Amino acid sequence: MNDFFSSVTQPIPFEGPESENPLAFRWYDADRLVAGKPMRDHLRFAVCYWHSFAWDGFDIFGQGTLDRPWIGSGGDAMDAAKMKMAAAFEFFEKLGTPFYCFHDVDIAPPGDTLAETARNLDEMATLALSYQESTGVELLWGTANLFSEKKYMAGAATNPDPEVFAHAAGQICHALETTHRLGGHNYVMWGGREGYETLLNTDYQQEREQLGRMLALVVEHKHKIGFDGPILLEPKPFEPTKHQYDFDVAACDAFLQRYDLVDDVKLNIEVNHATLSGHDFDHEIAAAFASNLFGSIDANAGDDRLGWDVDRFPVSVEQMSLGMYQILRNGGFTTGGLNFDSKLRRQSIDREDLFYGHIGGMDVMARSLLIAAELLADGVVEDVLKSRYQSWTNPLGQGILGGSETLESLRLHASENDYVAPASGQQEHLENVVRRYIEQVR
Ligand code: XUL
Ligand code: CO
Repeated sequence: MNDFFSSVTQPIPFEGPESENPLAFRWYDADRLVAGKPMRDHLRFAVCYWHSFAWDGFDIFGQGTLDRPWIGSGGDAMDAAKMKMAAAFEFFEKLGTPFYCFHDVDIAPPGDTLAETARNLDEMATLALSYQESTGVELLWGTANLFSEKKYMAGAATNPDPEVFAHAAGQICHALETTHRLGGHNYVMWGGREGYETLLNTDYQQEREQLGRMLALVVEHKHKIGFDGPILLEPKPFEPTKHQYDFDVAACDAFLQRYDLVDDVKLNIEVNHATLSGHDFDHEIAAAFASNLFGSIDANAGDDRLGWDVDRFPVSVEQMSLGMYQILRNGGFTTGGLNFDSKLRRQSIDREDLFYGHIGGMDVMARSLLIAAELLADGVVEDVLKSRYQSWTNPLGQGILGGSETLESLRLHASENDYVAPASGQQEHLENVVRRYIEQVR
């Protein structure tokens, strides 16, 4: 159990902001109470299996660089999967994250037949269950990989061939049941190749119907097996396809309403997917809460100059503080959490690098939580916001929102009442306040 990361001999400790120990937290103090709740329960950190344990650093220009002895060793695939799982749980335990996430193929190798693939997943899930019990680490969410295999090149649910749809449905069925068996808190559906390259070979309306149908089947099965957690769509505007259907929160919102799925399906918002869709991270969170669709977060960020999905560990306290502020002011996580769908740069080849990436990401999020919590408790932003909309509580505002006013009655009102000059929006002042909190909060 303690073999792969043997240079880290103890759980990563909290040492405080002055610490210079690279293997200690400076801000993440799991038991520290923030607004009456331990940091651990606010942040609900998860490590992702795929980038950290199922990826060896390959990119489109070159081979793997990372030392992952269970990948491509040429030996027995199940032995490799077991070695990978031992390393993964050793890491989760030493890092001290309460949750992890996986795709079916991350934890179990495909077999020669569907039946063998299913048996492999069941066997690995049994092992995962015993690790969960012995370490206390829980499954934040499970998912099915419906984008890597050749058969999914034209999509899974949105494939022109219903046979592929059937394969995808079968794979989801088993991944959902496995997630349920492992006590998973959510089930995620990122639409990997649910999109298109050109309308010359794509029937948009047909594919949308298929996607709606698949999601309805998943919801039906979730109820049948008694899985309590939400299904989470993960919006992303493009990559790998040129146009992904689940473009952003607003697109998913419209889609879920069209197919009457808002009660069972919520969203997993990824920081850099928000950026790629042309939105700020906090915008996507606010949009999700406004439609009661907020579920969970993939906390990996992008790079200012790169227009693709670089999956870096989060580094911007300002960006994350604004995001955490939206999460806190709307009541925080319920079933969701902060998953690091983050990967190391491919030159970060020391085993400790995996700790450095996660420790840094967790500290950025913990510090952002502290800043957001104090901003909220002091009311410095909220008071300005409240007073800005105050007059909507007056009879005129209530009449407009309540539906008792008409265009004609409002014309009459406007002709009888002078326009009142608005108060300042105070954007610069508010940005200064946020900056002051970033500098001062301890
Ligand atoms: C891809 C992505 C996925 C999902 C899970 O950009 O974010 O890893 O989080 O399938
Ligand atoms: Co993600």
